[in-house]
Amino acid sequence: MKYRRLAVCCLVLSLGLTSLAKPGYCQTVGEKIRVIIDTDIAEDIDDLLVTAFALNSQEFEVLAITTVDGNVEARSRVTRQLTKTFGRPEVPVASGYVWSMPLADTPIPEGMYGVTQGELATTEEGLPPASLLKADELIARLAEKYPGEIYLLVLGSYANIGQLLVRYPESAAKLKAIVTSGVFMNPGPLTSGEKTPDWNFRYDPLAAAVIMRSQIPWVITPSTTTRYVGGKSKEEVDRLIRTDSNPHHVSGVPLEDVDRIRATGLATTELLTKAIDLWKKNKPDASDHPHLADLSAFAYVLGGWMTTFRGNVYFTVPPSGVLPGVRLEVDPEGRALIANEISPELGSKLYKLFLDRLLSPPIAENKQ
Ligand SMILES: [Ca+2]
Repeated sequence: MKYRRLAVCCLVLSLGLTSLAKPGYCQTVGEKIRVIIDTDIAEDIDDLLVTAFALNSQEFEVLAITTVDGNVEARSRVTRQLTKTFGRPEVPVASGYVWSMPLADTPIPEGMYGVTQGELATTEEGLPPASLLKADELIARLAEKYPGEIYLLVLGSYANIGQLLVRYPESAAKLKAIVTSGVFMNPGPLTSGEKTPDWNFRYDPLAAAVIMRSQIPWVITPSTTTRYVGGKSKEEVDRLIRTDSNPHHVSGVPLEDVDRIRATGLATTELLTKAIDLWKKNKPDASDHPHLADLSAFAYVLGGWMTTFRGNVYFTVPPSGVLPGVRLEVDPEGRALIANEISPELGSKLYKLFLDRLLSPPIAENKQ
């Protein structure tokens, strides 16, 4: 099918700017942040690590996890292994769309199809049952149940959210906001102009255009938002990003902290260790340390970790095999709220919080 170039016009929406006053503590005490995590978990490593972070953080109420892109069933099994191990088997997990819009949602051929951590759960045996609903229907039902309260955190390609907006527009309008990880991967201050498309956007630019045309508040956290979140110094991160265009290769969990996770001896940390080892074994371009790009969406909803600005984003939806175009226009009245990079100082603090949550016993068990 031939795609047409699509220029997207703007809608003005209001969404409060985040403040830098109190990182991670902007919510009222006792008030949980309701999130649905939409993820291509089990391919890159950050999805699994940041989902674990959310499951083990009192700040979040994870209402559901939905999988997207390619082998969504294998991703679902890995997700349910994760929720079970963290003592949260009741969290609904629903598979989503295999292909990007507007392709028909046919099954994938045999094989793992990009999934690197499928060995964590190769069969259904011992797993909590999957949701009987498809991802977009589950999200729609939850949006109806908690109108105006749910952040949909989109950590993979935008196919599920695009389908949700087309199939269940009235329910989707009840989401508090869509927070997408990705769209751009340009380091440094973001200014108006052509940008380098991120993978999550590349896989489904048509869905991105649908998001842009919706009236749901949209927050964009670019891939490089978390580049200073990790164990490397600012100077080292800056040097690496000059020589390597892949932001996933720049920062994240340093090897000594991978060893700490390995040595902690909990069922949860053993699962995380296995996932990291499988990712390194099965992903040819894995970096030497687990990256944390998708932590950006959680950092946004926690509040206080990053500054934001308003803008409009214009997309081209090219024929298959051609990179889509993406252009940002900074505009105080713009439709999207766009996150700046987390500073090195706050990145270091956020990383400590993240690691502490990963190394802690499951909070679900602590309640018993
Ligand atoms: Ca991801």
